Amino acid sequence: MGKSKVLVVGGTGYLGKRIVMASLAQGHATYVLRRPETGLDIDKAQMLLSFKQRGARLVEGSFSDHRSLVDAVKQVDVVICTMSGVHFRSHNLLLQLQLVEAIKEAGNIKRFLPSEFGIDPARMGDALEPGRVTFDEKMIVRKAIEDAKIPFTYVSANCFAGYFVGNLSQMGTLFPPKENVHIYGDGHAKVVFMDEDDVATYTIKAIDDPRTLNKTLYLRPPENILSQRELVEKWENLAAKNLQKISISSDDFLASMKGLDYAGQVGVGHFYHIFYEGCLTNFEIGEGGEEASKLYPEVKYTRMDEYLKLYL
Ligand code: NDP
Ligand code: GO6
Repeated sequence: MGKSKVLVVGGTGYLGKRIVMASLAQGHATYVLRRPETGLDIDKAQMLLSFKQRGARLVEGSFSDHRSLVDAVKQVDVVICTMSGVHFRSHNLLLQLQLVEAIKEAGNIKRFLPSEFGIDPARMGDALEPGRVTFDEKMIVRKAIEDAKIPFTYVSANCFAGYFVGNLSQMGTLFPPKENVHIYGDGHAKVVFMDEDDVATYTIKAIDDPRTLNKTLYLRPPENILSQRELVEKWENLAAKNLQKISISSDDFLASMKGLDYAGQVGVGHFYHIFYEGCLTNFEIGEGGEEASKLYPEVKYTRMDEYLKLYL
């Protein structure tokens, strides 16, 4: 069996561009959906052209033209959707359902990976408002996929390092704090941190793998399972300095939702489940799941002390 042809929907986004690059690097014929222009987005245009230069094929298609989506999907074997999560919320649900409809009609897709890449939504039935919208919508997309009998892999990618590591998991910033660091509760809940390029590498590894068919792929490489305190300690060792730790009670943390914009409120809910409840690691991966670093031991995933060096 040859390598599958891959279509990336959302290919110019934060994760999508890494998925495109990983697909090319692993030798897949790679197609990237090019949506109609809505203005002079020169960075998006240049990125699409750089993909083309590296061998990707740009496929024109629009969510307002069902036929164009079906035609795009018909050219490939695998579809990976990396459409935005919280930034344009219920819109994302409708668009992903349209994509599922197109895949169903095309009838040729051997694997579909919807835009998940975070906390496993199937475990978040009791999540807090308003953050739970993320999980509820991902579950609606799952149901549509499974009802249509489309072969799938769900990727639970845990915490992207760009949002959770460089800032020592401080909300509202992307670089490390200089003096004080807020510690969530006792700071001992185990979290999983992932370099985004590794998320993409594991994702592409999974698409032709029968072991991940109709399963959830959890990215949980052992050396990247760390508590917030362990993460902070790695930074303190690298930077050769100590930060003052300020512990935040769960009540105070939840109260901080007031006054934040919608995305901030969603974020507080997510951080709460991750850092106070330990939702990324408080379960064993059972039937219906596989762990990526076990399936693909050849991948040399980035450790977080290595990752943090960039911030020195
Ligand atoms: P981005 O916000 O970077 O957006 C990705 C793509 O969404 C864009 O490039 C664009 O596609 C598409 N898009 C945006 N608006 C529209 C629209 N109105 N109509 C059609 N397409 C649109 O997404 P991320 O890479 O941040 O998120 C991808 C996935 O990863 C999400 O499911 C998110 O929940 C998850 N995530 C997980 C994180 C973690 O820590 N685990 C962190 C961040 C995200 P195009 O390229 O075609 O223009
Ligand atoms: C990332 C964020 C960082 C929010 C997930 C607010 C879905 C997931 C780990 O878009 O809301 O400061 O699982 O002030 O399943 C955002 C979201 C993180 C980034 C979480 C995410 C993670 C989405 C912030 C902030 C750094």
